[in-house]
Amino acid sequence: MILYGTGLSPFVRKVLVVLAEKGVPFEHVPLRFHDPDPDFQAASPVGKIPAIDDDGFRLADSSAIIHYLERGHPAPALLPADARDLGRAIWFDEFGDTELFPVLIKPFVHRVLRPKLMKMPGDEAVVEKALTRELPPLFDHIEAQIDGPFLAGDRFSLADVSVTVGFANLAMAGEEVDAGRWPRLAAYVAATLARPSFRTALAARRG
Ligand SMILES: N[C@@H](CCC(=O)N[C@@H](CS)C(=O)NCC(=O)O)C(=O)O
Repeated sequence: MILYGTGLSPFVRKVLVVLAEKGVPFEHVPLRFHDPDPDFQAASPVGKIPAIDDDGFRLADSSAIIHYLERGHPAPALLPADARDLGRAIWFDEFGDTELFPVLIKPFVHRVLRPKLMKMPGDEAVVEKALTRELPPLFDHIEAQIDGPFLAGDRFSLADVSVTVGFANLAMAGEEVDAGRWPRLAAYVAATLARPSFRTALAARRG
């Protein structure tokens, strides 16, 4: 299987973590989004990363890819069997992708991606607004949901993958969760990022 997308992307990291958890071998092509590579373009109709090519089966979107991997490589299960835990896992996948990611990524975009990789100016005002106004209510929500090591049920699941991946980019931008204000979230993120699968994913090629 080929996985397209730089290891800097939280969405690519979701798939990298799942591949590591399940021990699935793959070839990593760490290109950036909208790369003109025709094989990547064929796998990703809108040019976003990640995308895969599994022996001619092409698929884009981190969640679609993870559901595909879950059926082909069921152990360890990353989608809970219990109905309520499954519902929570799918909610947190959606929450991570569409609510948390767009804000959590702003410090990385304006302190790392734009100034260091794209040679464009970053905007510290955008970072400040994200850190002081936009992220706190999202962190409050997660803090209130944490009552153990995992977000959905009593095992590591897609919920933990999707909520945690972006915190690695926050760290790359020199920021971390304020443990005084969100103690459960800070401990949860640190423990999840320390999992072997996250360490493997964070060592993946970035370009
Ligand atoms: N829903 C997609 C989102 C993927 C996504 O937005 N990836 C970013 C990189 S982190 C991208 O390719 N952005 C390019 C764009 O938005 O045009 C997924 O879960 O894979």
